[in-house]
Amino acid sequence: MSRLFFRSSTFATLAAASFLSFTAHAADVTVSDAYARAMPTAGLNSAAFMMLHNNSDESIELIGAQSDVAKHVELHTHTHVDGVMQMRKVDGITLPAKGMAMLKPGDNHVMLIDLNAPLAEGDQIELTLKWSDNTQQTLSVPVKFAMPGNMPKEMKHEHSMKKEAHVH
Ligand SMILES: [Cu+2]
Repeated sequence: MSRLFFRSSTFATLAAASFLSFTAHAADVTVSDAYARAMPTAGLNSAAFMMLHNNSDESIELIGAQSDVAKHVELHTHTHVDGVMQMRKVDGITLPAKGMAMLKPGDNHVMLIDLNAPLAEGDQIELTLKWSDNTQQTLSVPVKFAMPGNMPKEMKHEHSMKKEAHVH
């Protein structure tokens, strides 16, 4: 139930010199219930999930993510193709004005591809979110065992997808 609150002004203070103009509310996003799925083996894939609330009057788009724990980090969604759930990369995940986006198993997620080390429950990983207004936020995200109820489907899905979907 950790609740992480970020305002774009925090980042603006750090990087004020980099930005000539700054939209005060564009990255006014609340991140809550973030977690990454535990994965016992390096070289496999994991994913991070969270709730994103946009508190501003403008829409904003999550356009990427980055983390040192994996070789590649991508934004993904799930689609049904001929009755089979498949993951695919997306360019962005939009949060409407005063709206939200839920990153959850079987839906939008941050894909952690080719882990550099196992992710053990209780670990904290750093995950940076990149936004369409050129701001970014670095979160400290706890590693948790897969949520009850989602685990069997997700585990099976992960195994069936990991080779063909993420070759670069
Ligand atoms: Cu994925």
